[in-house]
Amino acid sequence: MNFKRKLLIAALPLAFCLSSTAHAAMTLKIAEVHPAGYPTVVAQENMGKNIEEATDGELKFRMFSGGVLGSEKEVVEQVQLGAVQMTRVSLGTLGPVVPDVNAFNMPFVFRDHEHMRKVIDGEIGQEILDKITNSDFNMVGLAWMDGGVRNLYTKEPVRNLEDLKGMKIRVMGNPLFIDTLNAMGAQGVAMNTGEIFSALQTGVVDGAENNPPTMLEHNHFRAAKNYSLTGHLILPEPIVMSKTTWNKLTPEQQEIVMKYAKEAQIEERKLWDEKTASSEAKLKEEGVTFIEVDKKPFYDATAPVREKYGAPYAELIKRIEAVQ
Ligand code: BDP
Repeated sequence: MNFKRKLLIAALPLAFCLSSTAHAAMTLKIAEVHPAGYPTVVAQENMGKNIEEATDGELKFRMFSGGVLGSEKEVVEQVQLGAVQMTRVSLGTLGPVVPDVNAFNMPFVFRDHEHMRKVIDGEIGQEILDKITNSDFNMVGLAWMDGGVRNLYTKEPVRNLEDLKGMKIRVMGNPLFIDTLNAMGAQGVAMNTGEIFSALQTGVVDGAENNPPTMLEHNHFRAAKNYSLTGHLILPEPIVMSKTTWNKLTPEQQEIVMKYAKEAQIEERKLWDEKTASSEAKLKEEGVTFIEVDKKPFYDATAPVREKYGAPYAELIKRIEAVQ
């Protein structure tokens, strides 16, 4: 047998293997830090069912909610390795990995919730997803979920900057958020989502900051009964797929995944609004005091943070501000 022929025969099983992986059924793990029934979980479960149907069962999904696969930071690492294939993650967690996304993570960069929605629905939103995809971090940015508006919740009421002075406030593990809370006169303390409840209970922190559904569903309201409506962060949350997985899909499968991820973005928004309204009502029922605050001093205090982190994105920030 000549050499060329030998090589061909040797390569045959490999070629067979490669072409068959594209069509063999694949089960994809989706990791979520939120519990079953949470808007992001429900929207992604429905997305999974739609994709499974559209690919005739070639792509199946298994949702691991409630943080069982680890903290968001750990899950992002798993996604980069391809050990977890998909996740929805706060942009806050992604900032230290893909710094380009930090433009959206700055305090008060969006005027309000509506403004953030318009930005992520438009070309800037797609650009940030593309930045995730085109970074070296082995992820594909598919679509956005809504993470609402984040406010402060504390054991002792916070009505102004003076009240907040020196309080230890939990933030996500992103230096931008530590700087934000420090600029407001508090002391930002980074920890994982799953650690917040006991940190509040044991007094390791005096408060945290989040949207109403998270404050409710993660039981934080049991240990912090004052909710100050600072609205300092409005963080969208991308659904990302491991690029290792993405590259194994056929172009048709990629198109289907993209299509239903975008549909999940629309569905989650509706679920989000309902969940926010019901969470606010439930929190009030549970004795949480909602405190209206003058946002201006909080905005002014955080100007140095926007200057520091916004400098590389000055053009982008102008474009964000121009979105009406
Ligand atoms: C929630 C986000 C979640 C974050 C969490 C947190 O949806 O992705 O992990 O906040 O602050 O609002 O840890």
